[in-house]
Amino acid sequence: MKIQSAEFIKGVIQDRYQGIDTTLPQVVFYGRSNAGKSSTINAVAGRKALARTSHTPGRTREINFFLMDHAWYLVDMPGYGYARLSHKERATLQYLIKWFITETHADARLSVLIIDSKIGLTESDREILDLLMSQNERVIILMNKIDRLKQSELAHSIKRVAQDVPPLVTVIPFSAKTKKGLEILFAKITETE
Ligand SMILES: Nc1nc2c(ncn2[C@@H]2O[C@H](COP(=O)(O)OP(=O)(O)O)[C@@H](O)[C@H]2O)c(=O)[nH]1
Ligand SMILES: [Mg+2]
Repeated sequence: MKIQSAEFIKGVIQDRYQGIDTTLPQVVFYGRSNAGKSSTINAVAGRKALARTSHTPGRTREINFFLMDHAWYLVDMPGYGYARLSHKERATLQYLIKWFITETHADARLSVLIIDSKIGLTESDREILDLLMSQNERVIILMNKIDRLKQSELAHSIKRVAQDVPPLVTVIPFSAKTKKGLEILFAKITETE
């Protein structure tokens, strides 16, 4: 799979969902700040900077929609779990994500949750996952940065995450850096289209 065209459509917050064509499939990327969401999106898009990889994470507060190949939306959710957010900013972000998952609709949606394979599922990942499961969403978890793990650590980490998620959730070992797992992700995206 190679993306030919990628066009930024809009940043969405509550009550700004109009203009989104809900008949187009959506592939939605979630992840804690620093899990590698921007790197993963750029690997999918085959571009260096579709999503900004940032040294000041947590700056994007909107849900960014990109139209890919005139056929599907790549949806970049704001990163969460950023330590330096104020209580109020954190609540606003939580509310936005919850609104998107529970109140917006698309005919087809694949949710991709990116986690750091060294860290595993955190409390905030778990909250997102529970919300997604409550809506019967199709979910895959990318265990990113596996290039940093030894084989034995990787096996242990995969086992731990797999035990911790509902059986219908696909867990894919991944590296945005080496592109390991990218073909599997592409296959899942193609199934959604
Ligand atoms: N080793 C390694 N580092 C990665 C990988 N993916 C992302 N990173 C690094 O992790 C940091 C955060 O990545 P970024 O894509 O900005 O994460 P985001 O905050 O979730 O958007 C950056 O320093 C990336 O270079 C990966 O697969 N392997
Ligand atoms: Mg980012």
